[in-house]
Amino acid sequence: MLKLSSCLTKILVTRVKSSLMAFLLVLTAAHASAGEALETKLSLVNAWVKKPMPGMMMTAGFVEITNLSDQPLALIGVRTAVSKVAELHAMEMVDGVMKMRYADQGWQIAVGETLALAPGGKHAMLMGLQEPLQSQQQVLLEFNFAGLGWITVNAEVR
Ligand SMILES: [Cu+2]
Repeated sequence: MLKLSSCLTKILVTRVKSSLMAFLLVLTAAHASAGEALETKLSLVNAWVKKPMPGMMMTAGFVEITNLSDQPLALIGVRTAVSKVAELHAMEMVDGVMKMRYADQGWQIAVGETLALAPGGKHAMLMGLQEPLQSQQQVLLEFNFAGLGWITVNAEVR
């Protein structure tokens, strides 16, 4: 009988712990979607969007992301209100020709490492622009990190 009740207590404690964990996870997610106070885990700097060529309905966005946390992070998606579609793309040489490839797995960022999205390399492909983008216009880009959620950055059109 004593054994049973201590076992029950254990289960209850476990339950409380796991619901507390769930609560903390929800808090973290809400935090991430607000796009703030994650400075301790991540830094996103130098975000910008290339001014589209006249008549082009697509362009690319760039940013430098540093993993300040103590565990590996994964960038798994991008979105923005200015284009119908946004995808993570990488460039690769295929038969001597530079081609874009959809990075469906996203990219890992090791502890302390910086992932640079830059012209000629990895980028956020914005396709089906909803409006012509003007120089110096501010565009919101949102990046999705596994386990953290969406983080918003201001990107200037250049
Ligand atoms: Cu692309």
